[in-house]
Amino acid sequence: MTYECILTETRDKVGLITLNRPKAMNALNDQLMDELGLALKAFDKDENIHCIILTGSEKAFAAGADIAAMVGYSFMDAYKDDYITRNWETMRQIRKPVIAAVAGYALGGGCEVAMMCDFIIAAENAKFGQPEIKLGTLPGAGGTQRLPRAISKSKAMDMCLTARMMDVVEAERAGLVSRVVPLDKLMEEAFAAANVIASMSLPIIMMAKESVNRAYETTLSEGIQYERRLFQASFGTEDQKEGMQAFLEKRPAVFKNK
Ligand code: CO8
Repeated sequence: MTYECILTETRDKVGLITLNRPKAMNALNDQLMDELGLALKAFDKDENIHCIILTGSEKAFAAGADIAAMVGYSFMDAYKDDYITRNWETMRQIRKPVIAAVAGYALGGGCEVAMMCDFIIAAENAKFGQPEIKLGTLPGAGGTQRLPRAISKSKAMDMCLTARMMDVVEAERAGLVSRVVPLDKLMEEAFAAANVIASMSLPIIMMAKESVNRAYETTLSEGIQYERRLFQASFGTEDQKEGMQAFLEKRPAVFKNK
């Protein structure tokens, strides 16, 4: 598959997707979002891939949805034909882990896409923001919902209402990102994390992701029950036998992904 707005490659069991509209700070237009969805689904289906990394450039992960493309939309364009929103939810269907490796600007839809990923590793120059209010609109791809869950209502309100950007020190302190690294170490760190994940049993990786995500959607007692069922289900896999046996025999586990 050839793409125009993204680049893809695989390294061992890791699939890398790079947003690639350098002249527009990786602004997320319809074509890019279509291509991102296709690439994510292709990696999700590929049995050899255990983990996906999504990144941008050193200047911008993505500076938001494409303002030039949106400026003339009417409510009917946006609502009836679903132009803007129809291809923004594919990430939610992806069952393998997706790590966002963020350098530079992650603004508006860019911040929202980063938050749709399972965790964010940020370079020291990363900046996060929801500046839509300056454009006379508001976040439309989950920013008002995921930010309060990620960093508290107070900080989410601050970002959505004032449009101020958050640097990595604040973003890490607030819990938006899981790791901060020097810019020149960003991809090394993202691949190191992805390779660790990829060395685990694929079905168990998927169960762990599913279970953590459940915490967003349900009550604590239902979530705990959900987790318990998946934990019990893990005992139906060969990889649980192998993992525990390998520990007892003091050797590395060799998972068969079943
Ligand atoms: N859309 C289109 N073009 C963009 C965007 C964007 N979001 N961001 C930057 N560009 C373009 C600029 O127009 C410029 O193009 P040109 O060279 O042709 O003039 C080029 O990228 C370089 O940008 P700048 O010259 O502005 O570079 P600076 O280094 O001076 O500034 C910034 C970088 C701070 C990132 C600045 O470009 C900026 O503020 N960009 C806009 C950020 C923004 O407002 N983002 C929110 C967009 S709205 C949104 O994301 C809604 C999401 C809803 C999703 C809904 C779907 C479900």
